[in-house]
This record gives sequence, C-alpha cells and structure tokens, in this order.
Amino acid sequence: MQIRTTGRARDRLEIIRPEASEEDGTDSLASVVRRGLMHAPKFMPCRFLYDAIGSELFERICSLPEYYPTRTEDAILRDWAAEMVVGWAEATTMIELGSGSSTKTRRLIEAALQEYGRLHYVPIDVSEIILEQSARALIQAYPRLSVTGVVADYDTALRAIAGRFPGPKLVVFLGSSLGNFDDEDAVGLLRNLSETIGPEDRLLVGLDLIKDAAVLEAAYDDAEGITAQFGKNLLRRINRELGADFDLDRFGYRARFEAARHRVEIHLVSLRDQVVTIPGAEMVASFAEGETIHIENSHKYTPELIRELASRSGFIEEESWTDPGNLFRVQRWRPRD
Ligand code: AVI
Repeated sequence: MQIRTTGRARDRLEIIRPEASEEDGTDSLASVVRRGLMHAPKFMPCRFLYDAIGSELFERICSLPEYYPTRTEDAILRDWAAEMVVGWAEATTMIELGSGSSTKTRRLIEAALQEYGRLHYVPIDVSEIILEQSARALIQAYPRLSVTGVVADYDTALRAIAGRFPGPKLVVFLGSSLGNFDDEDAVGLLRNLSETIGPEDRLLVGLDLIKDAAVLEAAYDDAEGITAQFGKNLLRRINRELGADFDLDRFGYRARFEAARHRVEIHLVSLRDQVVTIPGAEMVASFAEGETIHIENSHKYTPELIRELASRSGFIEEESWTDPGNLFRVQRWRPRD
C-alpha cells in the first residue's frame, strides 16, 4: 500500500492507494468485452460506463429535470442530516463508498462537525482525480475536518481500511449506487461490510423507491438524450481503447422498468444486422437486428424490499427518512448482533 501526504494542509489530508488482490475483479476492458459480447444475451458490466466522458455525462444526468434521485436525496439530507449523524454513539469517523465529488455528503459533514466539533472523513472512489480534488476542497472549507482518501474499488478499500479506524463510524452509501448491483452482489458487498464494522458502527444507505413506470423510464431516457449518450459512450470507449469500429448511429438505446425484477433495465439495441471488429479484444462480434447489449440495471425498492436486503446482509433497519412525494428513501442500519 502506498501512502502519500499532500499539499499545504499536510497534516489533515492523506491519500492511500491499496493494491487490488486477484479476487477483487479488476478485469481489463478487453477481457470483459470478450466475455460479455460472446455471451448470449450480450452484456457489459456498468462500471465501464464511467470513463472521463461517461463521468461528465453522469454529472449532467444528475441535474436533468427527469432524473429526480439526486435532488430528492439531497433534499432529504438537507432536512434530516442532523438526525442522521446522531443517536447511537459519537461517530467522529465517516466512511463514504463511491464518494465522487462528495457534494451531497457536505450536508452530513457539516451536521457531524456541528455535533462533534471534529470529523475524520474517509472517501472511497476509483477516480483518483475527483477524489483528490474534492478532498482538497473539503479540508480548505472545514478546518476541523481531516480526510483519508482511498483510491480503490469497494472490496479492496474495505479490506485495506479494516481495523484502521476503530472508533464508532458512520459508513455512507448514497445515490442509490447499491441499486446498480444485482441482488446477490449487493448482499455480497454488504456482507463484506457487515464483517468489517463493529457493533457501534452504522450504515447510511440511499435507495430509490418503486414508482410509476413512466416516471422511472423517463428518468433513464430523458428528452434531451443525455442518458442515451451516456449509455452509447460505452461503444465509443471500446472504439477508442480497443480500436473497434462500432458505428454509434447503428445502435439505439432502451430503458424499461421490469416490475418483476424491480429494476430499470438498460440496453443498447442493434438497429440492423451488423458485424463489428474489436482488435484489442481479438474478436469480431455479430449482431442481429434488434439484438441488444444489456449495459445496466438500476434496482428500485419498497420499504419491505429494503428491510429484506438489510436482513439478508447482516443488518437491521434503525431509522429511515423519505421525501414528501415518497420518491427516495435514506435509511440507517445497524449490524445484527
Ligand atoms: C449511479 N447510479 C445510481 C445511477 C442510477 O440511477 O442507477 C446510474 C445511471 N444510469 C443512468 N442514469 C443514471
């Protein structure tokens, strides 16, 4: 593990980069493309949507009128952050999974600083640039805050920091990011987490609620077409990084709410029979007209499904907060004894 201390506020900022172990699933784009496009039906894991362009497009998605989750969760945090950070122990460490630019987390950071006078914030993210930029901005903004940024995927990071922050902690997992995991993977990640945290620690999770299919589908297929660009950017990425010849105009975009699986399923759809060459993955992929690449799932929940997920993962719901329209829900879980 490398440790580096950065910049002027050296004593309050540290960035660590733990190395992934074999089983942490850091497969290359080439091997994932081979596996996913040779599979029937074709698929790609959604983590590959987030190259530099994809991350920028996702930022734009977050402020689209149809994409209610970001602003709704932010409003819940604005109204209830003070309650979320208190009530069980003095948790002066806050670990955030998938912190990104940490914008919404500022509500929790401010509430914790108000309550405890100091806070150690541990953001975890695969994007080093965003992590470092936001960590610097945070220590400038809050003199009583110290930050340990962890550049790694969740499993690697959790393994690396296990036991490093012994006091009561609040682990934060916002933005319905857990909803992009299939049920079994979500339970696996949460179980890992429940094993690395103690009885005094708590988990704060933001999850999107089931609602009218038209509202859900518009959130993932906006009128301006930004979300479609975000999805199709995956093909652009494969062209750039693996020298492929995907013609983006020959693929459509589809987002459908599948009620039985409680998720919005997102596919790229081949608009004709076609063959694509992907030299970097040493393969040629054939598509029939109408054939799809399944690129993302975004799970939606009822309060019962959420409590069931908590229970399967070794947690118990302690408190929950929602918005007046019941669009989104933030809940605090404690580890089951
Ligand atoms: C990051 N994640 C929670 C987003 C979601 O709502 O599932 C990703 C996204 N994909 C298309 N729009 C947003």
